[in-house]
Amino acid sequence: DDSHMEWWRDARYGMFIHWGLYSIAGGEWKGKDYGKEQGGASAEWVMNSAKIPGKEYRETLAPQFNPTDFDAKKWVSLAKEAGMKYMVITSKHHDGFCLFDTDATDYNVMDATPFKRDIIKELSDECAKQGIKFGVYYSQFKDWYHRSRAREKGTLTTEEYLKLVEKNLDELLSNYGEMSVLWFDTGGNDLVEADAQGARVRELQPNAVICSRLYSRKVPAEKQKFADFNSLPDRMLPATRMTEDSETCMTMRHNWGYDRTDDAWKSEKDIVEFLALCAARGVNLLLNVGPDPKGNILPEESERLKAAGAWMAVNGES
Ligand code: FUL
Repeated sequence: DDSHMEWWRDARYGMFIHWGLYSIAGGEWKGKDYGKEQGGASAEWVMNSAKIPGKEYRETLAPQFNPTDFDAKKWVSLAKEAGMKYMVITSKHHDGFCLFDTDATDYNVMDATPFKRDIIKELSDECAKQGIKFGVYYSQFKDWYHRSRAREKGTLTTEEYLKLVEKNLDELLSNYGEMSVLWFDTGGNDLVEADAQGARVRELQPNAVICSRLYSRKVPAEKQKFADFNSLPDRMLPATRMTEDSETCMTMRHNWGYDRTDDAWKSEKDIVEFLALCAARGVNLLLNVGPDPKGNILPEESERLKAAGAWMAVNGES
C-alpha cells in the first residue's frame, strides 16, 4: 500500500533548508575559504575540508550559535508564498550537531549553545499551523563528530553510534507530531543498519515518506527495502518522464549551507525553468536555502522564491 505517498506526489515542490553550526563558519576557517566556489566541498563540509577536530569545531562554533532573528513563522510563510507544499530541514548534518532537543548527546542546540530553543519543534509546530508538510534531513551514516571510523576518532564507538541514531530517530519520530519526510543522506553499505533505521521510521510514523539515500547509491533499487522515493543526484533529470517516485534537489548558488562569498546565484529564470522541467518529468523538486548565522533566509533567496511562486500562481496547476 503506497497511499502514504499521495500527498508527496501531489506536492511536487518543497523547501530544503541547510542550517547548522557550519552556517557560522560560512565556508571559511582561519581565514581560508573552503566553499565550493573555490573548488572545494560545499560550505557545510568545512569540518571535513579544513580537517577540524570535533572538539575544536564544537568549542569554536557552538557558543556562537545564537540566531536571534530566527522566526519559524517567517520561514514557513515564505515557503507557502513560494507555492511550496513541504519543508525539509537538516536536523543533523554530517558535522553531527543536532538542531533539536535530544537526550542521546549533549551536542545539540539546547545543551551546547546559548540559543536553547528547539528549532525542529518551532518549525514543525508552525508547519502544522500553516498546512505545510514537515520533514527532516538526518545524516545517519556520516557523523564526523560522534562516529569513530578508520581514519577519524569520534566520541562514540560504532555500536554506541548506532544507538545514538536509534535514539535520535525515536525522538524525531515521537516528539514533533506528524513527521512527513525522513530525508536520509549518503548511506553506507550496511544493509542491516539501513533496514533497521527504515523499519523504525515505518513503525513510529507509518505515513512518513523515506528518501532512498537511506541506502548507498550502490545498493540496487530492489534491495532498498524502505526507500519510498528515489532521490536523484542533485539537479539531475532523466530524459523522459519518470514512472517511479523521484525527487531531485537544487541549491540557488554553489553551496547548500550559508557561504559568505559565494555569488554564483542562479537567476529567477533558471529556477523557474528547472521547476517546470521537473514537473514535466514527474520529478519533485526540493529547492534549497542556506540561512545566515542569525537565522535569516537571505534576500537573494526570498526574491527568487517569490518570483517562482508568482510564476506558478499564473502557470501552475494548483
Ligand atoms: C549531499 C551532502 O553531502 C551535501 O552536504 C548536501 O547535504 C546535499 C544535499 O547532499 O549528499
